[in-house]
Amino acid sequence: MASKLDSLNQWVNDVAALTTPDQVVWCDGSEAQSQALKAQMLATGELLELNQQTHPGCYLHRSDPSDVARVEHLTFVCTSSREDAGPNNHWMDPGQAHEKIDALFEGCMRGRTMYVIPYCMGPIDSPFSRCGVEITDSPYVVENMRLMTRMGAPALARIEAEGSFVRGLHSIGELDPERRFIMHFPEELTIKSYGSGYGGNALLGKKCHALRLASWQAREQGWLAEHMLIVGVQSPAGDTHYIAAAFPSACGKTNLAMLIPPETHPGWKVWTVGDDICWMHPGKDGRLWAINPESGFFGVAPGTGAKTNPNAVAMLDRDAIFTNVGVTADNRPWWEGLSDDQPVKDWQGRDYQSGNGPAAHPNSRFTVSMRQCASFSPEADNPAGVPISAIVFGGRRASLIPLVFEARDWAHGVLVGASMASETTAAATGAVGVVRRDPMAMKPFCGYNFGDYWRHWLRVGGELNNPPRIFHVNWFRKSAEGRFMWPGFGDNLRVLQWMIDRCDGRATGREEPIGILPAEGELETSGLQLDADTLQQLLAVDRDGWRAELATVGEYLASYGERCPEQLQAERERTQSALN
Ligand code: GTP
Ligand code: SPV
Ligand code: MN
Repeated sequence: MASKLDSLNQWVNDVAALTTPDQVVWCDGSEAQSQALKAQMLATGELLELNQQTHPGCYLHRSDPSDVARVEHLTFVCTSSREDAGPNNHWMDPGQAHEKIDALFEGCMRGRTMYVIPYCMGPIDSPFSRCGVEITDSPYVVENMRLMTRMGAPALARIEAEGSFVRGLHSIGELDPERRFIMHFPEELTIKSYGSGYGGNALLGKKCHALRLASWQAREQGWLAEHMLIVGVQSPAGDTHYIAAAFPSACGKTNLAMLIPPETHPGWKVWTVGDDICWMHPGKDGRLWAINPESGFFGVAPGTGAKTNPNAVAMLDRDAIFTNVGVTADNRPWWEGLSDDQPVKDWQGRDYQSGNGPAAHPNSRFTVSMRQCASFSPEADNPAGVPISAIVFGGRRASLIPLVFEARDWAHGVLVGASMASETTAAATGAVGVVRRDPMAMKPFCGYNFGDYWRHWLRVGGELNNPPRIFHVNWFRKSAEGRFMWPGFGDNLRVLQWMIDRCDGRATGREEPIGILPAEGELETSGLQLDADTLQQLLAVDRDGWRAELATVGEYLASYGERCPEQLQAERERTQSALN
């Protein structure tokens, strides 16, 4: 009898014929299989044991030094029409792309084991979840996928019931930067990745599936797949508002998702639903409902410390994988910002010397199940998702952009998201600290033309009777001396509090040409060491600066030609003339 798994089995056989592994292993997600895989990686040195007294179940992985971040210049969206990929993506003709990468895959798993990983993005029983299968020759990828997704037998059962799944083929190849490609075929729901073992390049459920392919599917099906955290903010009165926030890579999503309210805010509580990816669907009630498709965190290590992110530090003392961090003399994981301890080895395993740079790579990461987070929200398992009250956009901007402002309405909010820019970070290879346009924090992740994407956002908003309010934040303003002006981290709750006050009609705000800012006294600053002048600067609107900013936004939107919705330019002109 024909089974709905026939096409999966056929694909697995075809891949095995192409890549010629020594054996094929189906991953069932079991503890026993995971233990065996870890033992094997300890034997080969792919994993190193950390101090099992202080960090039971914790391991260190050291990447090839040339393979420590996403590679945007080698990431392609391969659609039949180049225009559909848009100027925001590198494009290759699908036929040519398959030919190029299949030549690399040929025989590449000889002497290796091929792992077949069925996984589900989102709660197993949610209608919003989507399944995939990743084939890989990296046991490190298997163990990370086990933490990051709902992987194994239940996912396979769902695939068997549905018959459809995203196909992801991955090999670490020779880890040669000259033989490395991350290719997406949205029309075929297929991903092929060769030559990297790192994060977003290799854990195909994450950026490749849950953002690049999912954003494509979301447009066809009327929902949104976004690079956003999801957080529940419970006030002392007991009501909880869910907020989704898009910040570019290494710009504060994980930190905001699990912040601990400052001492001045007793009775406030933050619930973590997700820290990186958010799938949002219009509900029958006219609101947007969000799920986190992931089940773990692949978080930035440097800067994560007891003062900045205590919830993260507490969840990292057991059952976690650390990638490219340093170690202390007693073999505990270490990175800049964690503690005053001294590292003895750096991320490459060399004896630590300050002259060699930081002990932990700036894009070093931890992988851990989200269930280990003290602020984990049980709503992360709710198949219906959570209702979103506010959407927040934000970037790393040393100047001009105020601490917070609110968009006039949905359409203006889409412009605010499309106008985002941020300093580049170590999450991707290339220069760090260069301001670039990063609409909705999706520049590296949108699987199709940004013009079509903004149009889709406008369309979705038009269907919502009760759309989320849209805000923009900037935690990263710097003083003339180069210091951060806003304390950030836990104190960011104060900004979320103002947003909630806006949602509930408690704050009137102050109307400015760029949107609505907190009126005098509306931002709760009690207990902060923040002088009046700094606060004034954080909430000021520099009209000349904004006129120049909006002129460059106009040029940027124009570079999308006719694909860019006219409504966005109209919104921009509205703001521009209000400034004049
Ligand atoms: P990806 O996982 O790459 O998508 O990153 P992310 O957006 O989750 O960023 P994350 O929360 O890991 O933060 C990245 C870096 O920014 C860390 O070094 C943090 O310590 C720092 N950071 C986060 N929030 C703040 C803040 O409010 N103020 C300041 N100054 N730094 C922050
Ligand atoms: C990011 O770069 O936005 C990440 C890490 O979240 S990666 O999985 O490598 O994409
Ligand atoms: Mn991310």
